[in-house]
This record gives sequence, C-alpha cells and structure tokens, in this order.
Amino acid sequence: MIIRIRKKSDIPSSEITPEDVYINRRKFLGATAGIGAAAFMARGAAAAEARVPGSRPGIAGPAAGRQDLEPSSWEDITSYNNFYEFGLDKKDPARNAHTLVTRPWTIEVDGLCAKPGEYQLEDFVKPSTMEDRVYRFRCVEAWSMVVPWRGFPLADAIARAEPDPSAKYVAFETLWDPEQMPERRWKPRIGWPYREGLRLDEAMHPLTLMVTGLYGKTLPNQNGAPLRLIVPWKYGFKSIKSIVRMTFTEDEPPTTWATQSPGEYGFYSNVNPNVDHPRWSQATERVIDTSRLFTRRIDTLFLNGYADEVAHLYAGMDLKKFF
Ligand SMILES: Nc1nc2c(c(=O)[nH]1)N[C@H]1C(S)=C(S)[C@@H](COP(=O)(O)O)O[C@H]1N2
Ligand SMILES: [Mo]
Repeated sequence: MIIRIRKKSDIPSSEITPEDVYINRRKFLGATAGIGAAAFMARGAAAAEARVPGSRPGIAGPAAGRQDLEPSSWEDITSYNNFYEFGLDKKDPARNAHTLVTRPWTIEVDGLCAKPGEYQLEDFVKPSTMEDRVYRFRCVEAWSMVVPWRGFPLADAIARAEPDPSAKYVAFETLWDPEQMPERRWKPRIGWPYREGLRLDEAMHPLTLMVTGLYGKTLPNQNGAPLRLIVPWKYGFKSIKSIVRMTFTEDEPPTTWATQSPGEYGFYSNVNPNVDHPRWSQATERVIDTSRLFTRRIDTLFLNGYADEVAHLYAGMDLKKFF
C-alpha cells in the first residue's frame, strides 16, 4: 500500500471548518449524547434532511470500546478515501467516482451453495433488515475514523444463498470496468478486479455488515456504492467496495493486497497493535479530523475495540503468524 505524507501546507482552505459551524456541531453533539442509533432512526427523515455537508448529524451510538470518539464528519468520510480504481490520491475517488454507474447493479452469487444466481441490487438488499451502526474504522496506513454506516448483516445474504457444508470461506469481487474506472495504468501492477475474502464464521458474525448507506443517506460512489462490505475489527482494506460477486469456497481465496505483497498483508488483517507492519508501527493511529488544526494520535485497540465480540473467532490461533 502506498503511504502519502501530507504536509500541513497541503490542506486546502475548503477543508477548514468555519468556527461557527464547529461550535454548533459541538453543541448539537452534546445535546444528543447518549441517544442510541435506534432513537436517532425514530426521528425520521426530517432530521436527516436537515443536515448540511460538513456538519455532524446527531447520530450517537456505540463505537465499540471508544465511546469518547465522535463520528467523523460527512466531509472527511467522503473526501479522504482509498478506492484505487479511481486514483491513488486520497482526494481522487471523490473527484473521479462520479463516472461509476450504480444502477442497474447485479450481484452474482456462486460457488459452493444451494442457491447460486444473479441478483438485482433491489432483491439482494432487504430494507426490513437495514440498520444504522456507528463503527470505528481503522486503515492499515494507521489512520482512523468513526463512521455511521447504514446496512444489513452479511449473515442474512449468506443464509439466503444456503452455503454447502463444505464451504469454509466467502470471496468478494469489485466491479472492474476500465471505461468507468480511470486507474487503468495500474492494470499490470494490481490484478484487477479488487478481491477480498473472509472465513465463513467471520462473515456470519453479526458485526459484519453489507453497507448501502452513510449517515442515513445513500452511499456515495467514492465510499463503494451501491454495496460494500464493512468488517469493523479488520483493517480497512478488507472492506471491499462496489461488490459484484460473492463466491463460496472450500479453500482460502486469494485477496488483492495479500497477493500483491504477502510479507506485508495477510488474509486475516485483524487490527492488532501488537503486530507491526514491516514498515511502520500499528500501535497508534492518526484520527482524521480536518476541523482540527493539530493531528490527534490515539492508541490502537486490539481487534479495533471489538475484542469482546470477536476474539473467540481466533482462539488458539497465533495472530503473529496469521496476520
Ligand atoms: N474495490 C476497492 N475496495 C477498497 C479499496 C480499493 O482500493 N478498492 N480500498 C480499501 C481500503 S485500503 C480502505 S482503507 C477502505 C476505505 O474506505 P472508505 O473510502 O469508505 O473510507 O476501502 C477498502 N476497499
Ligand atoms: Mo486502508
């Protein structure tokens, strides 16, 4: 993965939040602290419409292990992205991903399952199971955000496909269409399409989400519209965007970054402050918040703060070996 270090002088003035917006945002957050995501949802669409870009709507909820962290702003979440198909700079996806055509959208389900087939997005996504969840998000490049996603448990989609008992993993693929995606010069370096995978028990865990929205709104293209994965205890690159295929396999499937650089990126990619990347420490993370003048660093938590929920999945495994 390419690490770019941005100098303070590179921050455009448009990223600096005016003081009055900032103060109102804090007031609003203070007033809504302690209100859960369910209560937020009950307030309905009127509140959702009242949001202005750059403000942080009053979504409060458990960002596991880190209740002190506020959700990152809409602005930060949608303008500081990794989506290499649309360029390598953090600002490129927001600039370029408007060319991605997200309707109609087909998801192919295949491999070891009783109900393979091609699903239209509308059939794949069941609105009745949609939830808002505020999750910590930790990139392997040692930066982090807190994101209010909207989505449904991946377990629901897996159950509908009825995987065979021999299926042990599920693999995902991103759309690869050079006509819509400008990053063609990477073709020889990265074996497109972008691929990811999970062990089936990780995929079935209730924290694992298929995401279609952000802050209660439709997912912007740069964040992986119309359908992306979120696995909150793993490094961000596991959370594959713009998914067109889901395949059940018996063997561990090849994944983009582990294929690209096996010494640096493993299949598991669990957030782990005790296992450093060969080129940098994973013990701390930089909080992305362009409304602040100074960089804030916080300690990285084992399994990104979700250890109580997911550590049992790795019982008896050497996480230095299976990184
Ligand atoms: N198809 C695809 N999915 C991807 C990536 C990518 O380059 N292509 N980048 C990954 C990485 S490294 C991260 S950190 C997250 C970023 O998600 P975000 O832009 O919504 O924060 O997407 C992941 N999913
Ligand atoms: Mo990442």
